[in-house]
Amino acid sequence: MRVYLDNNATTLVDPHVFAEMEPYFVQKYGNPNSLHSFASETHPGLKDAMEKIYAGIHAPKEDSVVITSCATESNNWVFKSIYFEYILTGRKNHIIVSEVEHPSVIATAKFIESMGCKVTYLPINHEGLVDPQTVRDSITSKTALVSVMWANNETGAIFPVEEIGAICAEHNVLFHTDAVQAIGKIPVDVQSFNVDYLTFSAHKFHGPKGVGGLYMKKGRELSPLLHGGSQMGGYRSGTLNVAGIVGMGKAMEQAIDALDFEMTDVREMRDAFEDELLKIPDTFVVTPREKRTPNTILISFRGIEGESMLWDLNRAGIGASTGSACASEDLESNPVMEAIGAEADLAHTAVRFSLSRYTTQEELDYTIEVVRKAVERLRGISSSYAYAPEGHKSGLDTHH
Ligand code: 7TS
Repeated sequence: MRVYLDNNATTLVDPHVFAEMEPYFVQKYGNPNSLHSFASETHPGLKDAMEKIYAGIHAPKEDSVVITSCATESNNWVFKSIYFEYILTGRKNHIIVSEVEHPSVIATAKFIESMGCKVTYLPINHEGLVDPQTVRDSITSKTALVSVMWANNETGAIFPVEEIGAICAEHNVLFHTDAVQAIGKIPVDVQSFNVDYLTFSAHKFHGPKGVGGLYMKKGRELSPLLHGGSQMGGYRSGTLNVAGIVGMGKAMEQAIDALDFEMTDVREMRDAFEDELLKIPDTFVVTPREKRTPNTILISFRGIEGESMLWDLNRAGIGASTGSACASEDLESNPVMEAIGAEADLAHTAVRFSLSRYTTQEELDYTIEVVRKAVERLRGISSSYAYAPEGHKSGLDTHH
């Protein structure tokens, strides 16, 4: 059996999405900006896709949604443009991010920090959440931007973007949120709270890889990251990824249709699976499940290196993760576990299981069996587990 439980890294392309994309490779292959029928026959599909994307995040017509190549590009764009517009010009000198943002935010923040911008990295609390008060306390008259993700990719923790958005509005500071892990898992409505910029990526909600977007509220324009032609109103040059955009539109529509299923059925399956995992002694989950996206579990098995667990799972045909795939080549401890202050030995033990609407009960039953056997085998050969004192506590709560 092969089981895919790494849906926070990427998802399978929904077959309906694939079917909508297919004509745009061999048949309707024109460049939408050309002046002939090969171009114009791409226009209805593009228009329809953009409408679905606007509807999916409830963006009003007057606001902009700019298509990019991925969330990494959208995040880079926001930070680098803010740097050029506000920091380099001396109008402001400071930005605020949470310390558990995706590397595409953290690395970009570090880059502009190296160019002279002050950066505050907000801590997370013992539940893996950002406290809005820390945002309030960090804002100065020189703060240009606050960027806090909507849902964390490692733990699934849902951050209080409404409160943070309100604090930013109160202080006249721009607010960006990386909503990559929120779309299709929880309701995302850009009109329901104060947000200036919002990042998303199609491949996290059963769309194709290599296409994403940035929502921008009217009046919050950014200077382009890629200069060139006049595509996307000049905000983002480069020939449009027609099939990708059509695919993202369809994927957004499907994700919204499936949202109830995700929030009830997927959540129930996840909870039951987590209950079974937590029956294994000395296992820990950081963020309470009601404060998480419905599909995610980050769980620690004391005494077991996350990588060793992945090895056993992979041999049994199960794909999971120790954290972000982007960082998984350097055997470092999980950054979120470090941020909550987990003991060093636990920070290395985190394994992430992320479900999707395609995950089946049979797959989860099989995974439980494999995990149980792996825990037995790996703890049997683990020196640290054997020597752990009886009843030794981690300081982390278990959430049954
Ligand atoms: N932002 C968040 C919150 C993410 O989870 C990811 C990918 C990205 C940005 C980057 O998206 P892309 O469109 O540029 O690919 N996160 C992960 C992950 O958790 N494991 O592998 C990739």
